[in-house]
Amino acid sequence: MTNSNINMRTIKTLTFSAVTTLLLASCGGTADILSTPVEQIDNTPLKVSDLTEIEKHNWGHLDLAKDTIPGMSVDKAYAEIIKNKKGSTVIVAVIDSGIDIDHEDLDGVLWTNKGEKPNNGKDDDNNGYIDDVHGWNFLGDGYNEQLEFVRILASGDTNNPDYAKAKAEYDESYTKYTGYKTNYEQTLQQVTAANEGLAKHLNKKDFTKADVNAIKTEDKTLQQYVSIAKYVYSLDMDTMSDFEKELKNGLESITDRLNYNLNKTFNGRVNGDDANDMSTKFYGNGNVKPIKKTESHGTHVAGIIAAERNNGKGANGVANNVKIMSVRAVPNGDEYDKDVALAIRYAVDNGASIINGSFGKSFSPHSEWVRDAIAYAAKNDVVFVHAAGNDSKDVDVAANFPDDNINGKEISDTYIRVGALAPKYGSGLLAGFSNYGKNNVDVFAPGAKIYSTTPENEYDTKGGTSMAAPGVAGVAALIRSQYPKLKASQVKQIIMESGLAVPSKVVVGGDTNNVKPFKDVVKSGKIVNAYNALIMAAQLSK
Ligand SMILES: [Ca+2]
Ligand SMILES: [Ca+2]
Ligand SMILES: [Ca+2]
Ligand SMILES: [Ca+2]
Repeated sequence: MTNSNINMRTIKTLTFSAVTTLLLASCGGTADILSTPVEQIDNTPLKVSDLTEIEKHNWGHLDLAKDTIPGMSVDKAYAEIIKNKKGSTVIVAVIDSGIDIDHEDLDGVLWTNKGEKPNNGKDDDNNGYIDDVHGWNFLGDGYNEQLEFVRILASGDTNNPDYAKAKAEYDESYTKYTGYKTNYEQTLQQVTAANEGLAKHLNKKDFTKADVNAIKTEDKTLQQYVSIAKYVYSLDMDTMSDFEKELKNGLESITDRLNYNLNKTFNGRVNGDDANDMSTKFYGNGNVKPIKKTESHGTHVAGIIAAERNNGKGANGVANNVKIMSVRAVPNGDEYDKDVALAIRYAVDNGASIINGSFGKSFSPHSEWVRDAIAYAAKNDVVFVHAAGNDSKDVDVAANFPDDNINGKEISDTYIRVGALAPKYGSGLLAGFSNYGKNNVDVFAPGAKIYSTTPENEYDTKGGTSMAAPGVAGVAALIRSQYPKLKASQVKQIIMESGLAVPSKVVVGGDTNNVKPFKDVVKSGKIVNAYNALIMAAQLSK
């Protein structure tokens, strides 16, 4: 699965039993939901105000000291270190759902395979892949897929050591998503009614929080609408319509989950390849674009790394001298180990020096194929950045694939696993959805509410460890552009050691009862900092 949290966030933050109780029980009862633990733990909360509109579009690039926002000091790095120096060009492979290569803010930063003539049906550069001009698409026309534990069940192989675990996971997920579906449908209905009712009462569609707060009424229905709206604003939503949109997206995702991801008889593999046979390597096609506009994940990730900077359009990527290679291997559902392993090898063999992997899953039947590919990347001086996942879990306990170790013994010194930060420094620094792990998460970086490119020249805000990993891939690219002599393992070392140490305790996994010192949930104990990284890179490359 891609590790964007755009749909799942609704589920996590809403704790739907609470919401539906609130909504169904009409007014009142918001005290529990509105109370926040922040004041109880923070000694010195630096930033208590909300992000401004400008900050919302680039908070990941801001500076903790200057802006009191836990960004990566990218702006400061450009202003004080990089200035107009572009450095060497770095190829960054994005193994994801495909990229809109015609996007106005990405079309200038694409990798092009110079040895390959487009659309002639020939493998001009003899790398085995026909017409791979901007990358490769291992999925072919594939889009929806089962989850890996559903595949294990569907195989009917009860001797599979993972079978019982897969069955338990399936039963739990199926019940959960069936429940979500009902809750989302009911909540959407009520939020829509409240939105329409308030718009009618206020006689405007774009009413604000202040408009709602000013309403004084004895009308029971209207009181209920006001209560619903206040709840929605408490979720950090700007408007009721935004929330309605989020619920609709969430409902679509839940329906897909039930119809495809959790459907034991669904077969999404339409590329003609046997995912359990590693002897065939050349399948799929050269179309690296998303199949549907809604398949926006890879485009968003690519923009975080490399969206054209300061061109007066959309977003700014972290790095300024990158060529993005699109390797489409991540469907809406669980990616196949074989596709991932071959995608990594394709990236390495075709010149990438950094790979971003914003995907992951909890079962991996051929994890050794992927681990071998990760070791191959390390051996060939390639950095592999992996998103830690959005299950609010400790990945030292609950496995998340692809990983870089067998029983704690690492097979790569260039693999960096990244957790996601929220925009506010203090106890709420960790995004509630983010996985964590003292041994298996290396660093944290901005991941919640990140603004970037989406297909067809559009832009959107998405959250997830999926958004944190490409920020770090961007920092790695900056380091390799400016200091090309550094090895991939040194780039990892720099990113790990040069970040800002967080001395305070944080809420972990979004659970306010689970508060731990930051250093106990991440290997480096640090949040990534581009400015410091470049200073350390300069020292190390001497
Ligand atoms: Ca080729
Ligand atoms: Ca060709
Ligand atoms: Ca731009
Ligand atoms: Ca590791």
